Amino acid sequence: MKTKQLAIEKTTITARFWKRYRDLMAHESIPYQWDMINDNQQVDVVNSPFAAGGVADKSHAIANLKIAAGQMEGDFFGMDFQDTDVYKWLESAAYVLTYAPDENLQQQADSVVDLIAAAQEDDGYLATMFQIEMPERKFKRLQQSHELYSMGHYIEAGVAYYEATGNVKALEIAKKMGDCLDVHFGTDANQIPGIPGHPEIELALARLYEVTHSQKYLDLAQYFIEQRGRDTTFFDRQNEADGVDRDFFPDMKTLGNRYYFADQPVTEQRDAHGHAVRVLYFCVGLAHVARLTHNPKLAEAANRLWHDIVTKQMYVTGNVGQSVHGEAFTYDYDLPNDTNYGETCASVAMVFFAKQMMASALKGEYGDIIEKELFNGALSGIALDGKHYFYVNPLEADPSASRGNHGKAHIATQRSSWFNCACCPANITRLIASVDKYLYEVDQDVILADQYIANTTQFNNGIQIKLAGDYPWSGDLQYTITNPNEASFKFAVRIPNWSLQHYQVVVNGELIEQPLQDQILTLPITAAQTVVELHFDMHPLLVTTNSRVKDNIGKVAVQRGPIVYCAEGIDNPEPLWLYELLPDATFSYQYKPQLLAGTGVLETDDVHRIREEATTTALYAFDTDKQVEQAHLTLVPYYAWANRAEGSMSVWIRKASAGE
Ligand code: FUB
Ligand code: ZN
Repeated sequence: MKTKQLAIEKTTITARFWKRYRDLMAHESIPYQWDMINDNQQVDVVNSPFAAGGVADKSHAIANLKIAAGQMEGDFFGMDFQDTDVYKWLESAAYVLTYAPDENLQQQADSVVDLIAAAQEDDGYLATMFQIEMPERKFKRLQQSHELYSMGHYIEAGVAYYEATGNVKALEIAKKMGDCLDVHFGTDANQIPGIPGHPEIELALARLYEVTHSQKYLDLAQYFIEQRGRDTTFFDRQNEADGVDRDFFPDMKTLGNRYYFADQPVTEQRDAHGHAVRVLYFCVGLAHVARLTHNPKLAEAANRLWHDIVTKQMYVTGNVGQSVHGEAFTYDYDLPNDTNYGETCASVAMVFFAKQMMASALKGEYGDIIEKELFNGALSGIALDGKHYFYVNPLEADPSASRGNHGKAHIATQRSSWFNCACCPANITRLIASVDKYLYEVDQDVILADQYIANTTQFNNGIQIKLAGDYPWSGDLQYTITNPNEASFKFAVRIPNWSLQHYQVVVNGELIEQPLQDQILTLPITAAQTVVELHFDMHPLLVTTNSRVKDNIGKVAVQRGPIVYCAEGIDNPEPLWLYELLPDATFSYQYKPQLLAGTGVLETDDVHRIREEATTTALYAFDTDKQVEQAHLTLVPYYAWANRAEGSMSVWIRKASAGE
C-alpha cells in the first residue's frame, strides 16, 4: 500500500530522564517564572554583581504590558526587550499544556494573551518601552531597540499557543504584528529599508508563514535575511537621525556592523562573528527561509556558517560564544575554558539551527549537535530544581577566580534565581518543554529516529513507534514499529558520532550490516510489526581536541554516551588542575539514584595528583620535578554541576604522557 505524506500526530515522552525535566517545567519552572514576571518572587542573583545577566530586584514584565494596555499606572521598567520574558513564558506554557493539561495554567496563559492583545496597538505594533516612554521613537533606532526581536518572540509564542490550544486570538496578535512589520519594512519609498540589530524576526516570520501559509510573511522573512549586510550605513544613519546620546545601550553604538553580523550580505559571510545569539537566531531563520524558498545560495550560506561554528568554534559541551566582551564569537579555534561565555540562549539557538538544517537534509551531524546541546551545553543552563539558572556556561570555574579576577567575574559558580537581562531562563524552559519536537524528522516517506528519548509516537497512516530504553544511561534501545495498514515507508536511525566505531542494529532479531549514509542507516518497512534494537557503545571515551586549540593541549574530556563529564570540587579535593590522568586510564560507571536527581557517575584510580606545595615554597624553582601521589577522581555530568556546594569545576583534565 502506498503511504500518504507521513506526519506526526502525537508524541508522548516516557524517558525517565526527560520526564523528570518535563514534569519539573510543568510543576516548578512555569509557576515559578509566572511569579517572577508578576513580581511575586524574590530575585536572588548570586555570586558576583558582575556575573552576566546582572542584578535586578524585580521583573515588572507583566506590569509593563498592563501599563501599555492602560490597565495600570506606572513607568516602564527593565530592558527594552523585557516583554520577551512574558512571551517566552507563554510559549513554554503552550508546550507544557500539550503534555500536562492544567486548567489553571491555561487560564493564566489565556489571560496573558488577552493582556497582550490589549497592549497591542491597532496597527499591530507592540513594544511596551516605546509605547510607554517614547512613542515618537518607534522603529527609529533599530540597532539597539529590540522591537523586532520582541515581536519575533511574541510571534513564536502566539503560533505555539495557537497550535497547542487553538486560541485564535493568540495567532491573530501574531498576524497583526507581521502585518505591521510588512507595512513598515521593505524597499518601497515609504518603507524603512532596514534590519533589526538583533535577529529573531526572521525565524518567527518563517514560523508564521508555516502556520498561516500567507506568502507575505515568508517574503518579509526573506527580505530581512537578504537585506542584512547590504546597506552598511543604515544603523549609523538611523542613530544620527534619532539623535546623539540617546542610545538604549551606549556601548552598542560603537560596536560596528561586524558585531551585528551586518558587515556584508550573508551570501558573502565566511564565518560566525559578533554577538553569538544574534548570529545564531539569524542562522535559524536563514536555514528555514532557504528551505522554504528553495534558495541554494541561502542554503549554501547556512551550510558554511554551520560548519564554521561546529567544527571551529564550539566547545565539547556544545556551548558557543567564546567571549564575554559583547557576548560574542571570537575566531576559529579560540576556545578558552575559564573565560568563555557559552550563553544558555546560544545553546538553545544551536538546537533550533540544527533542527532547521536537519529539516533541509537528513544528516547525523545535525542530530549529534541537538543531542550534545540537550544533554550538555543547553541543559547546564538550568538547575535540577528548575528554579535557578546559568546565563554563562564555562568549562572551567573556580569561585576564587570569579571573585578575584575581574576578567572572570562573569563566570558564576552558582546558578541565579533570575537576571535583569532574563533571556536565558525561559529559553531553556521552552526548549525542555518542547523536546518532543526533536525526536523524529519526517521527510517524505522517511521517518528518521533522531533523538533517543524513550517515547510513544503516533503517526498518520496508523503507524505507531514506541521507543524503550534508559538513555542516556544505557545504550540499549528498542523500537517497536506497529504498522497496522502495512504501509510502506522507511525507518532511519542516526548512529551518534561517539558510537560510530562500535554499534549494532538488530532488526527482528537479525543483525543488520549495511553502510551508513551521513551517519544514517535506513530500513525499508512494510510489515505490520517490526522491532529494531540499537546497541551503542557506552564505554567512557577520552576526547581530545584539534591541536590548533591551545587551551586543550595535553588535556582530555571524558564522555560516556552523549554525556560530557566534569570534575567538581565537592567530589575531588581542589585545586582540580593538579589531577593528571594516567595514559591508559579506565573509568568505572555507576548510576546513583540518590545523587543529583539520579545520575551516572564515573570514577577512576588511574590518576595522579601533583602534590600541592606550601605557600612558603618559592614561586619558581630551577629544574625540579613535581611530586605526585596516587589519587582518585570522580566525575559527574556537566549538565549537573553546581547543584551542590559551591566549588570549582573542570571539564578538561590533564593527561600524563606515556612514561610518566
Ligand atoms: O539582546 C537580547 C538578549 O539579551 C540576547 O539575545 C542575549 O545575548 C542578551 O544580550
Ligand atoms: Zn540568554
